Amino acid sequence: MTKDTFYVTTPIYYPNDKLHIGHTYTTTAADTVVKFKELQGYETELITGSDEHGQKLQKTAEEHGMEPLGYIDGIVKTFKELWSTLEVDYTEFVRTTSQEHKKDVQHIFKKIYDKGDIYKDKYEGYYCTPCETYWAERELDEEGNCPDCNRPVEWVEEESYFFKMSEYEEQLLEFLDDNPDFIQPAKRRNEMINFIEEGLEDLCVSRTSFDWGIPVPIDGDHVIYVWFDALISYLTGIGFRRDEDKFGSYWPADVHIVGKDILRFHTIIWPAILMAADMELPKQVFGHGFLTVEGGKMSKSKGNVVDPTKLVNDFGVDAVRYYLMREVAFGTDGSYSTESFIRRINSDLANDLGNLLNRTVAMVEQYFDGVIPEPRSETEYDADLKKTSQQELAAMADDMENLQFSTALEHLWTVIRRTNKYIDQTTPWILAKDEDKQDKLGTVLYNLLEALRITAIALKPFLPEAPAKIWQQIGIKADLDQQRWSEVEEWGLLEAGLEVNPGDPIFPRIDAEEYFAKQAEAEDDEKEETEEMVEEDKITFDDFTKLDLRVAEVLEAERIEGSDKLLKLQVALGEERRQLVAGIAKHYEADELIGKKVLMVANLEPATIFGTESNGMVLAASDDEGELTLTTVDQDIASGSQVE
Ligand code: ME8
Repeated sequence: MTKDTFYVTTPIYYPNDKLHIGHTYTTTAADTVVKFKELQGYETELITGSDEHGQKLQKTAEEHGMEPLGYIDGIVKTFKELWSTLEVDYTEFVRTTSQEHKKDVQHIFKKIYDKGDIYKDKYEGYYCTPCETYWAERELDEEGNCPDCNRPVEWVEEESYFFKMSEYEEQLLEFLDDNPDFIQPAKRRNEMINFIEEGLEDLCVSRTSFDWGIPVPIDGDHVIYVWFDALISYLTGIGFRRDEDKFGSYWPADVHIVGKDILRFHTIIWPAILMAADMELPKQVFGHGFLTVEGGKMSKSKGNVVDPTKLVNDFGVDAVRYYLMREVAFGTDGSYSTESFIRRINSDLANDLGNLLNRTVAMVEQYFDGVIPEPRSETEYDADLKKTSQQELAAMADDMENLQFSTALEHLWTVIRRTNKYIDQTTPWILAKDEDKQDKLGTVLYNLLEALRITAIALKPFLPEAPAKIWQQIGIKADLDQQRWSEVEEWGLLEAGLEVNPGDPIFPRIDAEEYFAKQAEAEDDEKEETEEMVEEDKITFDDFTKLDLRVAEVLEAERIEGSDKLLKLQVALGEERRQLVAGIAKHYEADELIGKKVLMVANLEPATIFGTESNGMVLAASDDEGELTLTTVDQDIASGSQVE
């Protein structure tokens, strides 16, 4: 018998910086779908990872004076910490530098090459390094920049291998025609179809101007284009070529969840690669919208990057995940603001849900000594509560099928609000005063708890913490993790006779004014601290004497291959010879350095920079404009002389 499985992927992220709330959006959505499918009884896989090759990463690592892998390891650690903070339960984290992945990529490359769909030629055209994308001149924006990120592109001329993507044009159009739901949301489908109809060019799938990538299996001078490499992580993550059973039960993927900016890679390039490799295509690709901050793109230079870890620290993981899935319709762009965040959490989580739980449990405690009563005698409002609940939850499941998280939650909140209204309609505090109405009162409280039982289960895919707290306060003994969607669909499963456990409010109201005042205060404190640190940033004479500063004479200098910034120098310190790496290639030609006497720190710990050992550091002065000049001596003096 085949298992009911569901396989979801998130993009694998570039480890060149910390992840912001926009990245968190994709992964939270993917984790929510997977948890919902688990609730429905599916066996699931969720993969994420890091996209570790390419020119951009090589450059970034170099700018940090580090080897690519050493640099990437540090960032990957922060990715994993973030997913754990957000309680994202991925089943596999694929690193594209892993041996398995490299072999998978080479295998697919070779397979397509052997078939005759990869050939060698010369690439002449534009390349956007930040986006790792090739562009034709006609595709550039008005200023001649990258049409996606609007940053300058580079003119590239290099020998490359090409994938015959143009030959898959018809097959792709046919596939899209036969699978109208493949690209979601539907409005993006036409964009992709138009793109193909304009004519596909063959895709450059190897690079020679740098070496940080997976070697082309048939030609060691080339590394594989980073997107060809990255997409294959979706296969590596489920045991491609290593675990046939697993791979067989999860491939083709049920859905690749990606941002709209990388839809073309997933709905044109990826299907064409799979077609060429004679493999099945994924069932769906969903391109969600972008999160902006107050309407503008998040960027370091604007200083408006929203840090998801800070948000979780300030407001809790439930609040962050709820906001992300509720505030913006999945598929459209949305704007983040802390004001809207606080408003949403206060109204939905603190007021509607938190208060419902508090009031209900307190009434059971007050009127029935904390014991859940039997529902004995109906009130006129019960049927409507049940009906609303069942209808709305069915609609919620339909929305989840289409990844419409926001409206799915809206349906659940219709149940929660209907339940609050049920309290106002049945007025338990009045029933409580009448001896003859105790059965009715019991029914009302039972139904309130029942609505909360159902809510706790339905919320599990969205909120990692609150459902267990609700469960605990209602006093249900059964394991929440064992509950399935069928237990949401059925009304009346709550066991009477159990004891409730009143507890603290699960979502205390956030005082926006107080929050912003505290933030401002913290910012002021931080500023003061930095100012103090700057003042205290003086060193003692002893500290200074620890530095071994010397005059060094440059004997040899050469560029380090693959780097446009670094020079390898051989210097003399008197009799002693040293090798150093200096980041000055943009300011000095190697030849003009020979014979120069420069100042250097001679007792710096040795380091390997770009594969080259460096024993010391030359000193240079640089200004805000990026100009740089080496520090030399005013008059000739023997190399090796101490600088005091
Ligand atoms: O593209 N709002 O990686 P990446 C919403 N390595 N989503 C956003 C966003 C925002 N403000 N900013 C970024 C890559 N994203 C490739 C993927 S997959 C085989 C290779 C989303 O780190 C973006 O749309 O640049 C993308 O889906 C994801 O973050 C990763 O971006």
